[in-house]
Amino acid sequence: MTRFALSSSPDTASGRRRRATIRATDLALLAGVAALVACAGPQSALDPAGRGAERIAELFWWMTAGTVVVWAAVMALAFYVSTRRREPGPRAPGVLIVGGGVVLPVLVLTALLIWGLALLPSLLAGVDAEPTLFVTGRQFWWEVVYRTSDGRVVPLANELRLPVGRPAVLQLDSHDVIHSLWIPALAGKVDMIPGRVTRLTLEPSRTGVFRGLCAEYCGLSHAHMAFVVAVTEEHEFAEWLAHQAEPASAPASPLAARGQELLLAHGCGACHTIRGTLADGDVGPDLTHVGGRLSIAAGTLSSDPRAFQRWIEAPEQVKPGVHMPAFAMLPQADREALAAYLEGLK
Ligand code: HEC
Ligand SMILES: [Cu+2]
Repeated sequence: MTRFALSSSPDTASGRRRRATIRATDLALLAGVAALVACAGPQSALDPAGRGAERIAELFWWMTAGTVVVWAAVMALAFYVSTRRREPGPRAPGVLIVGGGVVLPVLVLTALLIWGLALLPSLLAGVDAEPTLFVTGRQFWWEVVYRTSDGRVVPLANELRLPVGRPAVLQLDSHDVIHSLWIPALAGKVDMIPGRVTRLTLEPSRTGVFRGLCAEYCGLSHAHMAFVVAVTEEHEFAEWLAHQAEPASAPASPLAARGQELLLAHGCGACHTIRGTLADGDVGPDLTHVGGRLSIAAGTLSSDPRAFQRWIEAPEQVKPGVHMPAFAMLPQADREALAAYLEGLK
């Protein structure tokens, strides 16, 4: 409609001006839409998919609305003052300073503070949840352990799966420096402090794949310390957990079998555990089901064979400062075999 009207406007100075202003509003509209679209997605606190994030988003919108009201009031006042003719009376400045500078901020900020503080207990409160999750931050990855009430202990890494619609309590700590676990779409962030256990309750309200990240600068590859959170239906979650508890599957091809031999021969097992094999290290992530993860290297690479090869050849290029040596000295064929084995560990 607007476009149609545009082309019919006469080519006079005022017509040109009109076209220019409409173009500016079009642009503003486009920018607005783009900005709003950017609010959605797997890592957005403004597109909440969990109870904690919903309440935080609510607080955010109220604060935004408050800011807009205060801004509009100040602008209206400025306009009024600059356009009126009469001189202000001697008491006007005092009223303005006490009213606008003391009473108003105290009322607004106290209300927001009370609201914000009242939110906290519900976000951090421990509930009796099953299973219990322990997440340990390490430079630059996440060690994850699920414990179930029937005594199963399931170690994994760099990925969380949660059932939709019920709370899960995460117990957080750190192995080295302070990290912070943040899944913007699900809840607020909580620090992971060496020697101290902090808690975070997650209660996803819809299924989906979300992205979590480290929110406390923790060293060179801090920006590459992310993870995937998959929220699924209860039965899918139970199946997944039961599968994760099993030992690694045997190599399915001669190439993968050679990969397993190489893995054990080159000392990968000193740092990594693959349950059901002789590899039982605990410096790096548990690799028992690494091929079934949605990403590797803490949300940095996909989990296809080429990504595994790239990682084994030059982890330092993917993640500066990484605590895994490069295996570039191995022949290409050996790296392919290793990748085939790892990718098959579904
Ligand atoms: C000195 C200890 C060490 C050795 C030896 C080692 N790694 Fe690692 N590895 C690590 C650490 C630490 C990480 C985590 C890196 C990160 O994401 O910050 C890692 C990450 C990985 C990952 C990604 C896992 C995930 O969950 O994302 C794979 C795959 C891997 N290593 C394979 C290997 C293979 C194959 C070998 C042997 C050829 C090997 N590693 C040898 C320490 C080691
Ligand atoms: Cu970190």
